[in-house]
Parts: sequence; structure tokens; C-alpha cells
Amino acid sequence: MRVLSGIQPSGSLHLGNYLGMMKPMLSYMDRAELFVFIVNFHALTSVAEPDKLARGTLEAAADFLALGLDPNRCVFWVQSDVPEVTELAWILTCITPMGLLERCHSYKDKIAKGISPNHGLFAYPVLMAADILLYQSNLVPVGKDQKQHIEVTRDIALKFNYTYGDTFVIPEGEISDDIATIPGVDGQKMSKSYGNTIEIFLDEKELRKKVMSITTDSTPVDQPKNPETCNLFQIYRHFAPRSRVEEVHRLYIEGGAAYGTLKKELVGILWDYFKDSREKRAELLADETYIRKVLAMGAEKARNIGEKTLELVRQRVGTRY
Ligand code: AQP
Repeated sequence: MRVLSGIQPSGSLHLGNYLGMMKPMLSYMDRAELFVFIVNFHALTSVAEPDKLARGTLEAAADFLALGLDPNRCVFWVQSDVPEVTELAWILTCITPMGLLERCHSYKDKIAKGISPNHGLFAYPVLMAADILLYQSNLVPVGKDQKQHIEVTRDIALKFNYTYGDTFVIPEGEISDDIATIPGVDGQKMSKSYGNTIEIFLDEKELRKKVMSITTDSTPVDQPKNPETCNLFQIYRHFAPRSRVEEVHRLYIEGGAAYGTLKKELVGILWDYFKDSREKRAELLADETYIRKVLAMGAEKARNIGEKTLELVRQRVGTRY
């Protein structure tokens, strides 16, 4: 089974990215043929600063490697290093109904938040479909925000196969109910473009500042609270030891959960949780040679596979004459 997922280098990677995509992907390393990539073409829809994009790409690679991704047990590359994907994206664009893209929530949400729309943002799901289909992926682990984009990919693939004959594997999305959407410090979806993130690799002072700023309600300590709607608990429960999570859950229900104390505890928990990875990441970024070598090797492997699919597509649609 081929499992594929990508991440945008549009800013520092955060706990939502980690829980929604990076951690599930790492868990597939020994169970599947794993394809992990950094989607810098997608990030161009929101980043117009070349240095930020280039630096973000290297740092996202360092993040993944530091968190335990073994480049010898997966294909790990940068999207733009296999430009064939843009050719496929154009071909898919030509069979994608406008209505399919007009319905996409992610586009509509971003516009509603005041992000100025460009064509890339609108066509984002088609490039994502090209990514998934170029590598004939079976399974795509993502956060809930990407669910609709996977459905768009399936619709495009089915239409292509129907129009031109069987060409693409029809992929499935995988969204863990337990993770779904991790809230940011303000309670909206944690998102790089909403400025509400807790990054995975912050220094201790910044980490404390971010965690202490998580929005909570004003229910007194001794009163019962709802853990399911509490932003703090929705982050805390993924990192604290299970027995402690159960105990804190009970305090929420029965009364006695003190937000300030729990926030301080969460700072310590997060700091320790990412300690080894933080050290590894600093080493990797001190000399980028290794990261660049790994990405070049990954791009070559990805390209070999992608080229085969694209050649078949060219024959199917008639651009190979
Ligand atoms: N808050 C989240 N909860 C759960 N999963 C999340 N993901 C992102 N935010 C959350 C998942 O992380 C993967 C990579 O996301 P991405 O960086 O490619 O794009 P995104 O979903 O749009 O993430 P951001 O931070 O919100 O980026 P911007 O603001 O630049 O668009 C995806 O699988 C996503 O589901």
C-alpha cells in the first residue's frame, strides 16, 4: 500500500501539523510504502517572500527528519524538484468542473478571513490531486480540513478514468476522529495563516508565552467545565501521559481543573516531548549538506515513479503525438 501526504513550508510547522499529519505519517514508516513531501508550490499561494519560502522548505525537511523520518525507509522530497506534477495539474485542470472547486470550504474560509484570493488558492485542490495521482497513492492521511480536497481528488480521478480509460488509482483519505482539527490558541483551527499556532520547535520562553495565551473561559476553578470544548484540554490530552489525562478529564467534569496550572504543566510536557527532536534539528540545520543530499535522493526516486504515470497520461490525453 502506498501512503502519501505533503506539508506546506508556508511558516513554521505547528502542533496541528504534527498531530494531524506528521505523527500519523511517521507511524506508517514500517507498515507501508511511504511518500512524504514538502509542498512548496502550494505554499506559493500564500507566501510571496522568496527567502521565507526557501528557508521554510529546508526547515520543514529538518523538522521531519528530526522527528524521526528515515529517508531510507520512505520517499522524501520537495514538490518543485519533480516539476512533472505541474504538467499533470494542467491536464487535470482541463477536466475539473468549476463548480467542484467553487464548493471548497478551505478556499471560502480563507477568503472570509480576509486573505486575498489568487488563482493558485482557487486551483489548490487540483495541484493536490496531481500530487496524489502522479504517485498512484492508495491512502492519504490528513487533518479534517483536507477531507474535502481528498474528495475532489477522487472526483477528478474518477472523471479522468471514465473519460480516458483506467489510469489512476482512486485514493482514500485517512482522518483520525481523535485528531480531526487541533485548535489554535484562539480556538479556531490551528493554522499558519491565522497566526494562532504553537510551533513544534520554539524556545522555552516563546513556548511558555504561546501556551499561556491559549483562550479559556472564565468558569471558576471549582466549577465543572466541558473538556471537549476547551482549547487547552484539546491540546493537553495529546501530549500528557494517559493516566494524567484521565485524571485531568475527571477534574474538568467534577470541578477542580485550574487553567493556569494546567497551562504551566503543558509547557513542561511539550518541552520534554520534543527535547530529543529539538537537539537533532539544531544539528541538522547547523550543516545543511545532509538535508540537501536526502532531498536530492528523494526527488530522484519520486521522479522515476511520477514520470511513468505522466507518460501514460500523455498517451491517454493525446499530448504525446
Ligand atoms: N489544526 C490542525 N489540526 C489537524 N491537522 C492539521 N493540519 C494542519 N492544521 C491542522 C494538517 O497538517 C497537514 C499539513 O498542512 P499544510 O501545512 O499543508 O496546510 P494546512 O492544512 O492549510 O495547514 P495550515 O497550517 O493551516 O497552513 P496554511 O495556513 O498555510 O494554509 C494537513 O494534512 C493538514 O490537514
